[in-house]
Order: sequence, then C-alpha cells, then structure tokens
Amino acid sequence: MKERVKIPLEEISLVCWVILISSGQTLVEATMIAMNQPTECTVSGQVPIPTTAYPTKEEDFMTYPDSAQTYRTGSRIICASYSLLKKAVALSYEDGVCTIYGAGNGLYNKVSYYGAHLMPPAEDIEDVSRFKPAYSSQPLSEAYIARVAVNGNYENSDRYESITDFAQPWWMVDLTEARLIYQVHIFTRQECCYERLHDLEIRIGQELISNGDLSSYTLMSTYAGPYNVTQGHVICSSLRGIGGRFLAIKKVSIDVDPLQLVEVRVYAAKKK
Ligand SMILES: [Ca+2]
Repeated sequence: MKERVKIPLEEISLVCWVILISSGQTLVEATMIAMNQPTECTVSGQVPIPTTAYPTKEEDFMTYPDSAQTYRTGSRIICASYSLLKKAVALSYEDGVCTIYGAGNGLYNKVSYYGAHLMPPAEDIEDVSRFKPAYSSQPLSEAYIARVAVNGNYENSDRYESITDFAQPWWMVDLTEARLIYQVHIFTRQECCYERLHDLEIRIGQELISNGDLSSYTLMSTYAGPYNVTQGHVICSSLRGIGGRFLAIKKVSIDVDPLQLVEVRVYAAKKK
C-alpha cells in the first residue's frame, strides 16, 4: 500500500523557485517575481507613426465565452497557478499543455501557495485591449470618450480626455474575460500638453467599478512622470503577470491636469 505524503506548502514554493532559476532567469528577476511588488513604469521605444483608424462600432468589439484556454507550461504547478490567477473552475495538464476552464467563474484566494510561474517570451503575449469596451470618469466631450483609447488610432486628437478641472480622473478597459496581464503601453498626445501625464496608478481588477475608487484592484505599476515627448511611450510591466479582466489607469495627484490617453495597449499571455 502506498504511503500518502503531504507536501508542505513551503516546499511547493521551493519547487517553483527551482523552476524559475533553472529556466535561466536571473535571481533578481526571480526575487521580483516572487514578491510581486508593483513596478515603476519606464519610458522607451518609438511613438508609432499614426495609422488608419480601426472601426469602433459596438459590433466590432470581441466577446469571448468562458471556453477552455490553453497554455504551454513546464509543470502542473505552473498550470495550477494560471488557473488560480484566472479564477478558472477546473484545469487539466498533459504533455506540457495546460488547459483551464471557465476563467473568471471560480474562487481563489491562495495564489501564493503555488508560487510564481514563468514569464512568457514576447511571442507568447498579445494585445488584448483593442476594440474592447472601455469606461472612464467624465470625458471632455463625446469626441473624447473612453473607447477612443483602444481604437488603434494614434493620432493626437484621437484620444480619451477627462473633463477639465476634474481631480483624479480614471479610465479602464474591459478585456471581457480574465487574462494574465504582463505589460501595458500608454501613449499620450505628442503635439501639446504631454507633461500632464504624471502620477498614474495602473491597476487590475475582476469587477467593474465605476465610482473611481479602485483601491480594491491590484496595483500593477505606478508612473511618476511627468512625461516628456522626446522619450517614446510609457511601458509598465509585471514580471509575474497579474490576472484580471479590467485594466485601469488613474491619475492620483491632487492637481486637475486632465488624463489624456491616445492609446492604451494591454499585453497578456496568448491563448493557445
Ligand atoms: Ca486612439
């Protein structure tokens, strides 16, 4: 008769650490992943050349049922971590393929028990924000509503802008399902007033909150700014990835500079 062995949670975490280190990631990265602390956004890269606007009709917004999502992972523990982060109700793991079911429907509160999983390479993340429903504090006018910041048009005038003299404006996109988010790229206007982009919090949540109190969302990153037009665009990263359906940007300073978002790109683990 086989003896059942109960593995302490600490040892499961240790296994994850071994996976991280043996995968070639540096100890510094592993430490940051394990701690999952909010990161400071950086500014780099080239501001893209304005492109033709994509359609923004409601019917172009993509919606997804709670179908199965698959990922290539190194172990069942990592698969379980995906499942927990995405509040999936079930998972299966076979031959390196992790499949989770019913993302967003389950309960989780002990993600840390499974430790950190591997950050996917660039080719395994994708933009999940474009054409998705978006919400915000009051816009300046109908021309500056929230979803203009996810329509794929990088023209300076094609942006979300909060109403003048409104403190702590916010904006968020509904990814329509929980995704494992690794990076957020923020593009503000380039021809004027770019210094208004400062003191941002980037947060991720599971439920729609429309009163501006985003304190229950997980803090992914902060951006102190002020932004300078010569620097490219703002990039916020989470090495561990944070699961959630809503990605929010809030200006947390007490001044009344409007929030101006030309485009916001959210990158999450690809479904495979
Ligand atoms: Ca736009």
